[in-house]
Amino acid sequence: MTKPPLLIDLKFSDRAAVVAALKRHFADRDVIDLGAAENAGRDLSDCRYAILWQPDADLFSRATNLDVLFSGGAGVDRVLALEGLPDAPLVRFVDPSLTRRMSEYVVLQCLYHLRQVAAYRSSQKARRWQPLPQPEACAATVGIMGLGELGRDAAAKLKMMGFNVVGWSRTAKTIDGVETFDEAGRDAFLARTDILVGLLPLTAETTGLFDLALFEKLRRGGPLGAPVFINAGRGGSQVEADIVAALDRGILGGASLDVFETEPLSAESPLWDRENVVITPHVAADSDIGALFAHVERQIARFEAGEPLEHVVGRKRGY
Ligand code: NDP
Ligand code: OXD
Repeated sequence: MTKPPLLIDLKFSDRAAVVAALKRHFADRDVIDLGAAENAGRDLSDCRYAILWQPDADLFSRATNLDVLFSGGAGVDRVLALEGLPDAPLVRFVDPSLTRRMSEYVVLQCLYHLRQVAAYRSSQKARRWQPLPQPEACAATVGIMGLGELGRDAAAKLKMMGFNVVGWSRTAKTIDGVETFDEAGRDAFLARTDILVGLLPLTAETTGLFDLALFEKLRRGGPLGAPVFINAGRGGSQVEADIVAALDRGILGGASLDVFETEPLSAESPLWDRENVVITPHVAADSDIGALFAHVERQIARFEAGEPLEHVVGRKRGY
């Protein structure tokens, strides 16, 4: 029996990687890859599965019989906002390689601020020999907002580096060696935090969460001089005008931002010019295409065997 076809609409920057990975995956079924010019205008009504990242606006009016949707990334805010989204299960991408690379990013940024790399870069530029105080990681507390797949792995790796780690999530968690706070404990969590790490999904509750009022609640007098903000969750959770104001007023001493309210970040943004702000173009943890396709193959096999899908997004909670 022929297996139901799979639709792919992945607007990833590395198109060649998608084409190469397709040669190694889904050998047992037809794949309609909308990135290939010959598939423009194809009838999509037979497709039962779709892998999506920034799909065409009219996709769901053409693919009208989808049984399962797969997000090309871990975050699903954009998929959930799509016009005409069918009421089919949405599976998000959970993958050890993505998780490990996110933790690399988080550890790198925490160490960057702890070891005052920006100040040393500036001294180097001025050919100035200027030693600075050198606190150890155990003198600083990293507070992670979001204790999901990514937040928990980052917490474990930061602990390994010697940082104190506290964490905050919607529902209470127990994590060895990490003091955790639920929604109601937010202010107590912030009061403990020297380096704030955002690893939250974008939902109605997390939109605009990282604002001046929140930054003002972070611990003062810590080893970094002033608190630092690191965000690799979603830019919609931060208020960039407030980050700039907080930096201007010394409420924040620095920031590392991988995500922005509008991407790409405008060339006019004042954030580009700040000495102690690290800007990366939403690359903290890209999806590995081969791993993504292997994950979708596993989930389709489960679905077709009548087993439950994994990593299904809760539509109501929004992640
Ligand atoms: P998970 O769904 O596994 O974890 C989300 C965490 O956020 C959970 O701990 C959840 O709480 C918590 N959370 C959600 N809403 C709230 C809220 N209102 N208040 C408090 N806590 C809340 O997601 P992942 O860890 O896999 O990924 C997190 C996000 O990282 C993704 O949604 C995506 O936006 C972003 N991302 C960014 C990448 C990049 O390259 N910059 C790459 C990959 C992902 P609870 O545990 O109680 O449910
Ligand atoms: C994701 C991302 O959500 O790359 O996976 O942002």
